[in-house]
Amino acid sequence: MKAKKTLAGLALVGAIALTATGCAGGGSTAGGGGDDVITVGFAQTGSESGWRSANTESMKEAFSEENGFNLIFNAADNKPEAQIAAVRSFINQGVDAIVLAPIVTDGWDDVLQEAKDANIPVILEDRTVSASEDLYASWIGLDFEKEGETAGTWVAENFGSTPTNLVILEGTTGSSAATDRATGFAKAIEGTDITVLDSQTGNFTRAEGKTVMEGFLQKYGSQINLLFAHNDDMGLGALDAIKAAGLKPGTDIKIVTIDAVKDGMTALAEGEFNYIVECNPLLGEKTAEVVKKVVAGESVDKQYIVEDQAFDQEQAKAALPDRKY
Ligand code: GYE
Repeated sequence: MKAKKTLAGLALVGAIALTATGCAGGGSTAGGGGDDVITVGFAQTGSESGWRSANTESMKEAFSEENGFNLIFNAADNKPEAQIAAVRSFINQGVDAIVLAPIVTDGWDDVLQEAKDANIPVILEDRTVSASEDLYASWIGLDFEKEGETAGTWVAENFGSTPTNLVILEGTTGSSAATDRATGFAKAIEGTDITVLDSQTGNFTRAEGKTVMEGFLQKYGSQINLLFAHNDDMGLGALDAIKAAGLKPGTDIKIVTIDAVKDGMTALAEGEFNYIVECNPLLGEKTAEVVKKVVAGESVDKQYIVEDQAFDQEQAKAALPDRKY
């Protein structure tokens, strides 16, 4: 039955190519001798954070052999050139579909065009690209601007009417997650009494979050009242720097982050963080469903946005026991 579906999908390719935008099936039986296993190349960013580990796990679970996939996994260590090379190698291998979690927004036009020319559909997962929408079939991700805005609104409500000094640890420069979170946050704190003392990238990692926070503390010392980190991991790294400076995180310096992974939620429940906006990393199942449809030549939406929630300290205590990641 599945084989029939695949043949139908292949038969549809010509018709779809005339009407649709880069979502013609790549031919899921190519060289497969009649089996309907879908070979998917997944270009992951790297392994920079707890969010990323949970995302990789979710993807590997969904793109399993039992679910009908042959997954070729690549993690690019957050190097955009390496990620482009990985996508190019998937094209050369003739995979049925490519799933891409783009490290940065720009620079994708050429290789996505190459995929399109090779009739291999590309599905974006997590972050977005600036390339033309015609060059990918669908995007499964989160509303990063809204996440930033939710964080900023909480900050504005709680600290906006008294002079407050803020420092920011940004995510990877040029990533949609960092750019859009910054935009949403800035909008929300506009017109308040909050002063941004400094804002620098910590590349979404604990190690760099710690180093950059050390620099902020050396420069501004106890002038800092508030930290906004674009993810939990940088906030967790900053905890070490704050404690080493003899200050109490969550009290002397209030901390707001994004992701809500277990370690972040634990810090929140223990009073060392003050607020976390969730970013759901469990995108595997939805992505696999979309890939199957695209490869079968069925129509899909151009984007699927997964909803996020937010937690204060009490809500974190209540939510922690059932957290999946
Ligand atoms: O917030 C961060 C990760 O792109 C949403 O990347 C993702 C971000 C996530 O490294 O922890």
